[in-house]
Order: sequence, then C-alpha cells, then structure tokens
Amino acid sequence: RRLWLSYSERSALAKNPLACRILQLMGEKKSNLCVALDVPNWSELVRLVNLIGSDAVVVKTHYDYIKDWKPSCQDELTKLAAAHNFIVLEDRKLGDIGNTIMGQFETLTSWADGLTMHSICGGDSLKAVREAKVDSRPHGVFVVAELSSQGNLISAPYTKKTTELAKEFEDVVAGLVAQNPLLENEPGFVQLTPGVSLKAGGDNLGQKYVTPSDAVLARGGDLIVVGRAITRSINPKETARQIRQELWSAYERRIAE
Ligand code: 5IU
Repeated sequence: RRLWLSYSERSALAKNPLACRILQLMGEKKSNLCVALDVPNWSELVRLVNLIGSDAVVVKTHYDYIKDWKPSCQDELTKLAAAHNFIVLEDRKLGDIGNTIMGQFETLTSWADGLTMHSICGGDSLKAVREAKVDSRPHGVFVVAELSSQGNLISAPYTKKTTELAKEFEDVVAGLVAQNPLLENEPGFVQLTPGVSLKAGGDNLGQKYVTPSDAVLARGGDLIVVGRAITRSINPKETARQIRQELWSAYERRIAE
C-alpha cells in the first residue's frame, strides 16, 4: 500500500521520471515540504528561496503571479534550484485541447521540472504531454483530481475518472493534486496536497486549510503544499522549519503504523 512504504522504496516503483526524482529527493532531504511562492515580485521570491530553499523539496511557482517576471528569471530560478537542491513545479494548471497543451508543455518545461494540469479535456490532453518534445531532464504533470477550495465544481465521478487517467498515463503523470488518498494501491504516484496551514480554517476567498499532520495522516498527502503560512510569516525560515518538522514526523508515524 502506498501510504505504508517509505518515499525511497516508492521511488523505485514510479513509472514517471519526475515522480521517481521527487520521491528520491524527499528521502534524501528528509523533507516532504513543497513551498508555494505566490509573491508579488521576483526579489521577494529570491529572498524567500534563499531562506527556505534548503527545507523544501519542491518550490511551486505561479510565474504569472509575479508582476516583474521576465524570461531571465527562468535561468535564475534554475540556478537557485541547483544551489538549494529543489525541484521546480509551475502550478500552471494546463487545461486545453491536446495541441495547445503540447506547445505549452514544451515551452514551460524549458525551466519548470513539473507542471500541474486539469483533466477536463480528457485523455488526449495527456497523450499530448506524452508526445511533447522535451529535453532529457525528468518531467511530468500533477493532475488536479480534487481542489481545496470551498464550493469548487469537481464532482466525485470527475475525481474517479481523473484517477483512472493517471493510471492510464502513468509514464507522464507524476501524481494527483488531491485532498484524499485516491491512489492507495499505487505507490509510484505522488499525492500533492495543498490547503495546509499551521491551524485548520481558511481564508476569506474560499481556501480551506487542514493542519500539517492531518494533511499527511488523515488526507494521505505525500508532498504537502504550504504557501502563505510560510511566505507571510514574520519569520519564514523558522516557520518553514517548524512545518517541515511537523510534516516529516507525521510521515514517519505513517510508515511506522
Ligand atoms: N492550490 C490550492 N488548492 C488547490 C490547488 C492548488 O491551494 O486545490 I489544485 C494552490 C494555490 C496556491 C497554493 O498556490 O496551492 C496554496 O497557497 P496557500 O497555502 O497560501 O493557501
């Protein structure tokens, strides 16, 4: 079962190269923290990366959140990723016809290791990812199976169909973005779980939060996305360390069960 195996054991079972690399790096760094850097400008992103880059396995970006993003940021981010040994996930949530997705995937993987994507357009959009011409670095997509936001429109059948597509396209799908353990018998996939903060609750625009330990133990998350709890902390480094610690000890409890 996925939840009882260690990340290192699971890296050998992954069919997608990015999933394999993420699972391996989680074991090496002893971290299951993905930091979401939704910050208004590039200098703020660099400042935060230099503070928390060593604690995170994955840095999740929304490049279009950053007001002064320019093409040179791509190279700079690649250098920061190498210096702090993290993987870059652009949370672009692709969701279009196959041909469009193929072009977007080819362009964005010039700097992002992974991309998020919606399954709304069906199997052929994943076939497009499979057929995209990319460099030899490990790449893959995280497909949105569930959302953390209040009142979102994803239905149970949509979630189920999305998990089936992930299995059908296991070579390109690194995992699912999900709030519940959907692929319990598939240890090669990584469950990316956002909507996590120090305390349960939410914000005033529909985001819902669970705690770090609930994300790992109750929700089955492998790689846990934490944004504002860290980026808006008065001491981001200290908060990142604390959350990293909470996430990792929850994972250790999970595999010891
Ligand atoms: N994100 C979610 N929920 C989702 C998906 C993505 O919060 O269901 I799919 C993204 C949005 C944001 C980050 O970039 O994860 C969470 O940020 P906060 O921890 O600041 O809420």
